[in-house]
Amino acid sequence: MVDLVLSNCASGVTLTNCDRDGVAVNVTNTLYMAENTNGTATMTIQPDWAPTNVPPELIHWEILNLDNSPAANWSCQKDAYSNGIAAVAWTNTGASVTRQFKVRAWYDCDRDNHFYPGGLEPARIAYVTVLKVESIEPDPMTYLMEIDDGDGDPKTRVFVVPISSDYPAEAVHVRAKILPNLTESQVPSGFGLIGGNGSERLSRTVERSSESESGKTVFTFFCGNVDSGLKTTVYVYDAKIGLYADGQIDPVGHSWAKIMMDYDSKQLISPIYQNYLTEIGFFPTNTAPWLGEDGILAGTSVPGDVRLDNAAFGSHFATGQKEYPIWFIPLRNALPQIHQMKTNPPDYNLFDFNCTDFAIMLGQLVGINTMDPAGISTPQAYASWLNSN
Ligand SMILES: [Ca+2]
Ligand SMILES: [Ca+2]
Repeated sequence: MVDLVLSNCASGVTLTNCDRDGVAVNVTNTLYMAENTNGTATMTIQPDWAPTNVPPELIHWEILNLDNSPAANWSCQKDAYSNGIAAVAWTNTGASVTRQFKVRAWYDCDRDNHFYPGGLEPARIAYVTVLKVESIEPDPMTYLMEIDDGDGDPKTRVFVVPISSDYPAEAVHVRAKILPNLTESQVPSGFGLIGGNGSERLSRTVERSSESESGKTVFTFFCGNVDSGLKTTVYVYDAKIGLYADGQIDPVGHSWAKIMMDYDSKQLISPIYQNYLTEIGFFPTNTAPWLGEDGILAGTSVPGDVRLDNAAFGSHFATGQKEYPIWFIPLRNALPQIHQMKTNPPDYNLFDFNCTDFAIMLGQLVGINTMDPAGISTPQAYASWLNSN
């Protein structure tokens, strides 16, 4: 191929082409790339010249500002080309703007000494638009909120929203806001959101209609193979409190609670407080006397004991129960208080603050009001209340 072209030049066949006023290049596409990345984007340039089979080693490219000065903050390089098609790589260290560049090309007609530019003007204009991803965030909706993810990085964000018992449940709509403000169809191929349901580049959804749809979904935005650096995580949480009472009289009744959360959302809770996402019950300490003047049955306050997991209910089983969905923020605020009561328990008083009062209070801590705790609260009354409300 090389020899063929050289012989053509030598024979003068291509001299007319070489001599013509400018070698045009066709730059057909606006090139997009991510903001402030060190990555590259490629642009394919088709030289519009004859002969068509100019060998690659004879082709030269030049990228300039419109005033012919070198393009500051940008660099380009010939990456690969053959048969007159060049891929130009651009490296962006600039801001989020649309830049115009001149792309011009020429080729050597004679390898021996005579550098014959096939025209330096006019050059075609290439548009390079730096695409900035401003945010990835869900549309506002009831009970959806952003929480501090604690990493000090504004590019990473966390939102929480509960599962919904509505039918149909409103899905979470997550959108990417970008500059320039392109429409869905204008966003170049290979650019767009990753994560969630759907194939649109600027918006995705997360379903939340059932317990099985609880969990986390991570959204990122890629500009070609460049990660925009933004990461938004949506947790659809399934948080509940179960309130239980064993209303049997013999030998003695008991009331307790259970706080539940799906596995992914649980990871948003400090490990020390995750211990309280379980059954929680309240008892007098084992050494407290039941009988006598100083005994529990006489209404004396004795040291209390908060017990977790199976110890929260022991051999009791619920004759009355009810589960309630709870919201993230009240739950997160309640857990340190529960931890405080576990490590420094309140006194137990059969008449004023017994296991049933404690279970009622746990509900209140996470925003659930059940039976009125005034007066002597019994497991029997609570079991009945939970079954009938
Ligand atoms: Ca963050
Ligand atoms: Ca009470």
